Formats: sequence, structure tokens, C-alpha cells
Amino acid sequence: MTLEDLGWNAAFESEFAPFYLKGWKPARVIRDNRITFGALLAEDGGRELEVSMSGKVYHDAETDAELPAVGDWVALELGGEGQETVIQARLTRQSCFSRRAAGQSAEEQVIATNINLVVVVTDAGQDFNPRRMERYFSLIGRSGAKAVVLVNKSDLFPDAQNQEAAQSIRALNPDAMVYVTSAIQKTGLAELKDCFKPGVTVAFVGSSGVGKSALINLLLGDEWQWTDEVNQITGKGRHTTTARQLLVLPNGGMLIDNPGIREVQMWTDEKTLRERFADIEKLAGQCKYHDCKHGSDDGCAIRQAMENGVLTSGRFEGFIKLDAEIEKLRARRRKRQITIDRRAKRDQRIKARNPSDRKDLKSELDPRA
Ligand SMILES: Nc1nc2c(ncn2[C@@H]2O[C@H](COP(=O)(O)OP(=O)(O)OP(=O)(O)O)[C@@H](O)[C@H]2O)c(=O)[nH]1
Ligand SMILES: [Mg+2]
Ligand SMILES: [Zn+2]
Repeated sequence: MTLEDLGWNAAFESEFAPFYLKGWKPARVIRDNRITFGALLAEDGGRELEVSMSGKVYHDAETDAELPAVGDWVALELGGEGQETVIQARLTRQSCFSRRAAGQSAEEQVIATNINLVVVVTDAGQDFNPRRMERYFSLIGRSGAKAVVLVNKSDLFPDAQNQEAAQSIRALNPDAMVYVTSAIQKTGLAELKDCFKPGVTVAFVGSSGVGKSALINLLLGDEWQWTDEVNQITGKGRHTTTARQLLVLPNGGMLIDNPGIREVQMWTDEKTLRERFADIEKLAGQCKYHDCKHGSDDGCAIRQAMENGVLTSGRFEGFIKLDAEIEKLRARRRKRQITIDRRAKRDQRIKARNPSDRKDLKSELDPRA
């Protein structure tokens, strides 16, 4: 296994130059165990190590989003006999798929980094939700990865229903590749299989129970077994993924299995929102009045488009709703910044008073503790 097989490229190589001089080794983070990480070295056909992060890496991260995450390239200082192997640095991410963490904080949650493709798994039944899909497309759009959607469990629904769901997803994002699949009948995966090549990383996301792990199992072939370490077998005999994990396929390519995302929250900026709704923005510019509310106003291009069937009212409502959410997110971000500034000032005060206290304070604030 070479570094290139794991996604290494010229940009990583040049960023790593000073780390080679220190004797550190490049490795890819494949698992986040909260306190330690699983990291893969290319040598010896792919050697997996359990590693921890250095105090510097932890302290330098201003938010959790800057801490090492699954998919990251890191510099490892290998420990000798009985010593820990430590992440000494994280390389710049070439792509990053993230969302806002659950709850009220504006904290960004990183799902996977340095990925080429995000596969959203859904079905044509209960899980099908165009508004949620729209949000996934927003998040993928800003991540720098390409989007693939699998309308899975096709064996459970009439073909027309599967095709209709796929069609409406294509209408939301013409750039996305959309396939109808069944993990049970092993159908619809040929095109996706072609995406897996050495160095390519694919992240799977979607609601719990849509079949991400079942599909991944097919892609990995018979060689992969469910392990208790990553999957917990529930009473119903289902394997619920509990930890994010990067896996290397036997024939090249990598994929990241994720625990089901119960709710996709917005973590995007206004620019991305505008891009995804460029057609609506354009229409708004054609309204007669520049402050048109797109309701009963005279000469409203958006209402006209909806009447003509060019724009669906669902899509317009999605646009309005997302806009309001961005505003809320901004408010939370401002609040978070105030908290960070305050914390930094307090840290400085304490450090000035007694430098040795600093470590204790940090461990108190450690979200991983
Ligand atoms: N009928 C049918 N059942 C499927 C299909 N794909 C998966 N399932 C079943 O759906 C259930 C959930 O599948 P998983 O692969 O564990 O779902 P997951 O998306 O990984 O779920 P989390 O790990 O909780 O996020 C299992 O019982 C699978 O056997 C399919 O194509 N058709
Ligand atoms: Mg799973
Ligand atoms: Zn209008």
C-alpha cells in the first residue's frame, strides 16, 4: 500500500517537508475514539496504530472542528517501546464535510475530511424528504466533494415510486449522480463501484437504518466482517454504526461509514445558500419592486414562475426557510465568538498570575474529558 493509495498528493507532500526533517511520518486518521485515534501508515501494507494527540495540537485548535478528524492527514511521532505514538500536526484539509452539531451551539461538527465523494443514502418511502436532501446538497456543495445519492431499498417499493424519487432528487441538483439501489437484491451499484479507485475517498451519510452499512458491506465484498468494535448489534439484530470509520477497499479506494445522521442542520454560509438557489435569486431580481415580498405584490417574478410551473412552491419555501435559519446561525456564531474571546482573556489572566495553573484549567474545559 502506498501513500497515494490512501489519497496522498503533491500538496500534502510539500506541506509535510518540515515534518520529514523531524522524523515524523505521514498517516491518515481512520477512526476517532474520542481520546485516542486510529491512524493508518502506508508502510507494511497498511499498518494501523492507536495514537493520541499532542498537547500542542489540542491547544492550537480554537474549535473542535480544528481537531483531527476521520480522513485527516497527520504527522506522527512514532513512540518507541512502551511509548505512545503522538499526532504532532494536522495537514491542511483539501475538503471538509461538516454540519452544525446538534443542540443550540453554533459549533461546527466535522463528519469527514479529504473526501472526493459524499454518498447520501435514502429511500423512496419514509426517509424520502426533498427538503432534507436540499440541505445535504448545500453541505456537500461547500465541502468541495461531489454528490451521489442512492435511493436504496428499491425492493420494498414499486419501480415507479423509486424512479419518481430519483427524478425529483435529480431536479434538485443536476450535478448529483442519482442511482436506485437495493442492498438486499445487490442491484444498482455498478456505477458507484466505478467511482472507487486508489486514492479516492467516499463518505456515506444518511438517516439511521437506510442501509449505509449494508451497501458498504457489498462494496467491500465478503472479506469484511461486522466487528463489535464499530457495530453494536441491537436487540432487533440490526447493526447500528456507532463510530465513524474509514475503510480501505481490497481493490482500491476508501470509504467512510458514518452513524446515521438524525437531522441535518445547516452549517453553511450565505454565499453557498445563494449558489444553491441561484435560479430563485435570479427570479427575485426580475420582480417589479426591489423590496418585493414575493407574496401578493404586483409584478412578482417568483409568483409568476410558480404559476407557470417553472418553480415549485416547495422549493421556494425551502429557500425562505433556509434564509431564516442562516440568520439564526449568524446570531449563534456571534455569541460563540464572544464566549471564545472571553475564555481567551480569562486564560491569559490566569497564565499571567500563575503559569502552572494553565494546564488544570484547560483540562477542566476539555470537551473530551
Ligand atoms: N429490504 C431492504 N432492506 C435493507 C436494504 N438495505 C439495508 N436494509 C436493511 O435495513 C436495516 C438497516 O441497515 P443498515 O445498513 O444497518 O443501516 P445504516 O444506514 O447503516 O444505519 P445506521 O448505522 O444506524 O446509521 C438492516 O436490517 C438492513 O438489512 C435494502 O436495500 N432493502
Ligand atoms: Mg450503519
Ligand atoms: Zn417577488
